[in-house]
Amino acid sequence: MRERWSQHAAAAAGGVIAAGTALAVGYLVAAITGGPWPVDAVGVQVIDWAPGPLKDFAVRELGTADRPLLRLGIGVVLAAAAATASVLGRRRPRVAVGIAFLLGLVGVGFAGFSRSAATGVAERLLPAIVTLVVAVVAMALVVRRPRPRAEQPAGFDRRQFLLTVSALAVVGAGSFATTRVVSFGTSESARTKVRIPRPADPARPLPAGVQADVPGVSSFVTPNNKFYRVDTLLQVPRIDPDQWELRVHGMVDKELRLSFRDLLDRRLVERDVTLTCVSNEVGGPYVGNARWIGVPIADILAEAGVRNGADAVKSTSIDGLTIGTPLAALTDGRDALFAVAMNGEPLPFEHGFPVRMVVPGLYGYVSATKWVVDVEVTRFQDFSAYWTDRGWAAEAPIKTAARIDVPKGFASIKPGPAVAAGVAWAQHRGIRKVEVQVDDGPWQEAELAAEDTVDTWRHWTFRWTATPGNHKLTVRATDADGTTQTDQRTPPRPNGSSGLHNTVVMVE
Ligand SMILES: Nc1nc2c(c(=O)[nH]1)N[C@H]1C(S)=C(S)[C@@H](COP(=O)(O)O)O[C@H]1N2
Ligand SMILES: [Mo]
Repeated sequence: MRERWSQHAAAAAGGVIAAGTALAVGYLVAAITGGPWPVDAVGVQVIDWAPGPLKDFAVRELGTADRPLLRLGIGVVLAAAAATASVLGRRRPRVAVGIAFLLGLVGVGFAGFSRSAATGVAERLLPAIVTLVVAVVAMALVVRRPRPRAEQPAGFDRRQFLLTVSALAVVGAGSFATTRVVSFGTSESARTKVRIPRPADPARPLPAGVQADVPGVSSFVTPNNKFYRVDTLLQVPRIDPDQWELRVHGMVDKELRLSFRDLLDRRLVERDVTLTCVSNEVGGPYVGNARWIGVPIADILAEAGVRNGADAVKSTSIDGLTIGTPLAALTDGRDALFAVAMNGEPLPFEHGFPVRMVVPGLYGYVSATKWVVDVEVTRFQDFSAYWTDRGWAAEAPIKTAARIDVPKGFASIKPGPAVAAGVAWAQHRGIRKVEVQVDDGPWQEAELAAEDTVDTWRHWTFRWTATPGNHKLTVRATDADGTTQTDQRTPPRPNGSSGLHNTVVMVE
């Protein structure tokens, strides 16, 4: 009995290794061809199918952690299936191979129709097909019956089994390591090699005093590695800038195709712009401020010649995600950019390398297309974009908002002179005033830090005298148009959260 169980366990492990090997080889092929890894093809489809509230929840609560979690979830299901197949295969090898084939086929199916950066049918399907083939072969090897030998009549040849799974594990680990080292190394160096020319129109140096002098307040410029990230991808695209091309077409006089070099050779401007995600809850973290270098989108559109009647630009990222932006926001003189640099370096892969859009004043999902490859001048009535198909508003200017960074919620502080500080934003309008209310007291004006531009957030500081007990601090901002934030709480969907951020401090 014990013998049987250990053999079952060995068979299960063998099945998992067979599946792992197939996925590792598929991963290598995906890296070489640029096609989707079957796990990610399934994952992206799960994301696209996920009901809105679940997706919102995942974005909000897990941030970017939902990506590894989703991959892990798919991996666990696959491992369980492979283990079961392999255990069954001890008696019926064909069943095990059949299951491996079917699982592989599911991968090929998803690779065929999930959103993906791959354009050609071959590159799109190759990783999944190779995964399928390796899965079938590996499973067949793991469950194969030993050659009958006189000295060992039992149906299990330990030595043969161990050799098989070790060989598979070596192939799998080798493929995985090769992918990480070779492919990631190559794309890494393609990015480091990029030299962003000095912008013809540089940003003015940050004015003194933009940063509130209070420990714990957000850094005025958000470092790239701390910048929030929101997208729907499992695998960050690693585009070779030499292969990248931007197509500008639709309601234009002249269709354009621009290489990365073409873009760098144009007039580059440098601007500070604060990005905000529509999914950001009141007081939430999905806002960041960076210094961008890029080509004004208006310049490119002027070159293409926009026809009368157009009111929108539909941009598409390399993975097929679409974003719709009002044409007016790209041509009304604000600094809407095809950005190539973020805080003094080429865009990080996660933030859209080699080129993304940045449009002051609009939430990211209607403007900030990362890994952008296609721009179509069109009309809102003629298309719908990825997020608008999922219940978000087609047009979404950023709502005025303020956040308390310090004190943190439920911080305990000493009675006496106390300080609160944070950020407020109303991109492209600017912040005129920030006020703080202690408990139900009167609204008192906070001290505003220097303004960088109307497209960036603004720090504020509030000094008060803390008395023992619990106190609630509430903040509200007024934009330069004179409009004060509403205290009516609404959730992020469909066009951004509203309501006032507050925080409770314990004074003792
Ligand atoms: N290709 C692509 N671009 C995208 C998205 C995406 O999912 N895919 N998400 C958008 C959203 S919702 C936001 S808020 C910003 C976030 O940009 P960041 O990740 O650089 O902070 O990118 C936008 N651009
Ligand atoms: Mo967003």
